[in-house]
Amino acid sequence: LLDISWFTESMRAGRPVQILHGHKLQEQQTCEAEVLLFSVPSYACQRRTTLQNQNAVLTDALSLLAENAELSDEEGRGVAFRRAAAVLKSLPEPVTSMTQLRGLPGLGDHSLRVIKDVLENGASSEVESTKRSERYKALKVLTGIFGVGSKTADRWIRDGIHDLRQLGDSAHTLNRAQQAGLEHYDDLNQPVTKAEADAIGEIVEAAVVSVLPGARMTLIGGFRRGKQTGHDVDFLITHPEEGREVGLMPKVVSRLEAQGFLLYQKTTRNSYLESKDGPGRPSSNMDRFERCFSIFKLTEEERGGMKRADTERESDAHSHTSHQIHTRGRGLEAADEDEGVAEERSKPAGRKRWRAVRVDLVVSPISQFAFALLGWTGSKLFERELRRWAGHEKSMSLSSHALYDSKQSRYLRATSEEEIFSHLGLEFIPPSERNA
Ligand code: DCT
Ligand code: MG
Repeated sequence: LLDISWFTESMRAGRPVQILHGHKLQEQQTCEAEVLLFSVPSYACQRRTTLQNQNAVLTDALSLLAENAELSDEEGRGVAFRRAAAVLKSLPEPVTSMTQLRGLPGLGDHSLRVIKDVLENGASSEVESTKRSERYKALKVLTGIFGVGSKTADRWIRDGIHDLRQLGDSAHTLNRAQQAGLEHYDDLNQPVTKAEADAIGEIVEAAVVSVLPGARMTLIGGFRRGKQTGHDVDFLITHPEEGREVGLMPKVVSRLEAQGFLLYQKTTRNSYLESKDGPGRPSSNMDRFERCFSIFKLTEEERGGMKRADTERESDAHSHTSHQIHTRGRGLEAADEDEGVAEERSKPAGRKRWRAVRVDLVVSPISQFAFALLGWTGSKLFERELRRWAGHEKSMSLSSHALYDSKQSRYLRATSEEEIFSHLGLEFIPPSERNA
């Protein structure tokens, strides 16, 4: 590779570039090992990103800084770190030298400094000091409560609240979501397994079909991308006849509630009307479907085939990670009392026979289904990049409801994800390769 600017320019323009594996760069004559150079297009939605991340040490470091920025309401900085991490996730081999990063998109000075630190010293000093900082630790613990975002956590921290005990001792009133979040804190901070997601899927699907025969339900979010664990379970529900889905959510929720499956739920109405406000208008593309945020009660009987995950959790019970963060020097029982679960644990049986799981339900009319499916499969960065590509490269506006072509001043219809990629002039990327 002789001309790095030609290489960079070619990548930006999306032209194919032949990469010479193991080619030795002239300025690296003293370097003993030969370097492998990577070719990466600049938008994550142009890349195939599987779960086989070859650069986890580097991406973990960048993701932690992204998280810290997001928790501090510095969205721009958060996105920059997420983009940098996503580029490294898409590489087929581990990065071993800074030279290999030349010409790669999305790597700003700050991210490069972090990567250099990790490559040279085995860890990033900025990441290590962030992890140790009281503010980061407090933000993590407090936003670990369902219903608590970075703004609320920040307000509490300024009032001197850094952990759950201090929160409990304070005069702060919690809303209904936060009360439920606190009550099920440990469960909700425990990853959900694929087996648990499938077990919940069966229950929810049965409820959906019983209140509306012919309705269909699809697993979305991280599990659709092939992840084995997640922080919640996301489902998309529709009916093949347009309009039949109207009013479905309250019926599904009532049914699940009557069956005793819901520990908490909050339903929001669909407010999307294409004619009134086009897809370019919504301040957020996430909040216009009929949607239900819930905490699901998954009992052992329903969990059936999940004994293994259960055993692992039990053997893990004494390490109790979420408690360790905020109960230094206190006994487990004392900590449990904070969350009101001591009673459950002190029963003769020894442990509770169910766990709480965050479950999100979304209902979409069939005409918007492909857009909803694409928009809710993620990853978050992949979605963000799809929208950026649509806007910047195609003068189109993509949401989870529709695709609007500004040049033609019309909506582009689609009944499959493949069609949407094709409208956008992108090669189809299957869900398992959207893990940017
Ligand atoms: N989503 C998005 N933008 C957001 C939030 C969500 O595009 N700000 C989309 C992409 C993923 C999907 O919604 C579900 O969201 P999460 O459950 O938060 O993401 P996930 O990928 O399923 O992650 P996890 O496996 O941890 O649940
Ligand atoms: Mg999810």
